[in-house]
Amino acid sequence: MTKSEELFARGCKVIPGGVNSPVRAFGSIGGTPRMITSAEGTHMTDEDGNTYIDFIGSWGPMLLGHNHPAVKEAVIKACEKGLSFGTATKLEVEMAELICDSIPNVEMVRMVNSGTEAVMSAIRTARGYTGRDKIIKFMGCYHGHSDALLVQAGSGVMTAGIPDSAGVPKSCTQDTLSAVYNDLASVEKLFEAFPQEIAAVIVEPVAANMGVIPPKKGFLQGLRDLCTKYGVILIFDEVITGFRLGFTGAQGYFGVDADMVTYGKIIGAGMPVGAYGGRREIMERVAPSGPVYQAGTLSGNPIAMAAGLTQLTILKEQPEIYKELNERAEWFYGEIKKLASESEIPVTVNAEGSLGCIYFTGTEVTDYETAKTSDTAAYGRYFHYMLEHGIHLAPAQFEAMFLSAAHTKEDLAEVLEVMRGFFGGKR
Ligand code: HOZ
Repeated sequence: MTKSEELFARGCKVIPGGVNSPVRAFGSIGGTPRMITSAEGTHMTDEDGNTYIDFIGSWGPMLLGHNHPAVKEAVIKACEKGLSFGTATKLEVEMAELICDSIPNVEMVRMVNSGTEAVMSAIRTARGYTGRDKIIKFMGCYHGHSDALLVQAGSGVMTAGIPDSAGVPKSCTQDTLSAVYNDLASVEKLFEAFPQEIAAVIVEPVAANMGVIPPKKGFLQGLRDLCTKYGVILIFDEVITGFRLGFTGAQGYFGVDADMVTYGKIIGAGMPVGAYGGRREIMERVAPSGPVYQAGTLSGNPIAMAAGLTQLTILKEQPEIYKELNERAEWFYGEIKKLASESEIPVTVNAEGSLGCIYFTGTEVTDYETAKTSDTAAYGRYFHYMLEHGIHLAPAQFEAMFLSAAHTKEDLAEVLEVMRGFFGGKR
């Protein structure tokens, strides 16, 4: 028995499924999660001393690679001053200024502790601002695990086949309407049915919790136009795309304006953070300025702020990081597409910026239904082949592959060589 297996067996006795977040459990692909002890740059090491080139990157925030020296130093320095105060700090103000100075349509921002909390609070704010109750989300998009958003959701619930989750009262989801990603007509129909009742449309600008599905040309702008026409708040859930596609996230990358934006872990460079922000008149509805209540003792935690501010400052000051990362990613995913096209295994490769996904289907993947055509058992075989060869991918089909600025062309060439072994049938 390996140390990872031993620890997982112990964990299973005291933690549901042995993990603190479902997709980590290897449930859909079989096998035992590797218990990670440390990570540096692009590599993670497990309890048995195996190292892996990592493409999870803590699900996105490790854009500069693991344990970046400047981020680490900032955290250590902050720790020396105290771990949590539960009071206002300079770091929070600096973080808010950095975001509001840089991100289009974000004039005020509130820190929270996770993407789930950010989305939940943004929805409440949009409802408080508009005085309307209904929201539109897209099938297969995942916006965290708050009750109202667990409706035909992506990520772990899609993998587990429980997109609506037990334990969510009908009353919590009765105002959540579902539309089809990349299908404006499905959104328009809902607007026509409920012209005065919809508070917000929330969308992952690049859907990255049903694999990776880029928006079709005109889809995001179409949402913008519909929201403007019906007086509805357009929320970009940028938990994955924010500060990743580029410093200004999907708004800058696609040139489409949102009314509100939500962020997650990337704001804290991997520390537990989330944030929601938007136009001043909307955000001023949030307590104590306004009547929409939302609070949190650990919100704006000084260690998390120090880590996040350091990473975001580096990214802001060195825009070439994005240029190089996106160029390298384009080359890498392009090479994977070539491999896939030469393979006998039916494969569809989707990518946008540094995000990518390999689906085991011959069908073009543009939405929830087409994503579900992927042969998840084949993904499991592919995952384990890569893991055996020292490459740690997301342990579930419907998650993204995260490239970081630390992945060198040499790392990626090594990965492609291993992939060639799999797709070329040399296994
Ligand atoms: N739902 C997350 C990815 N979309 C996974 C979270 C985790 O397991 O840490």
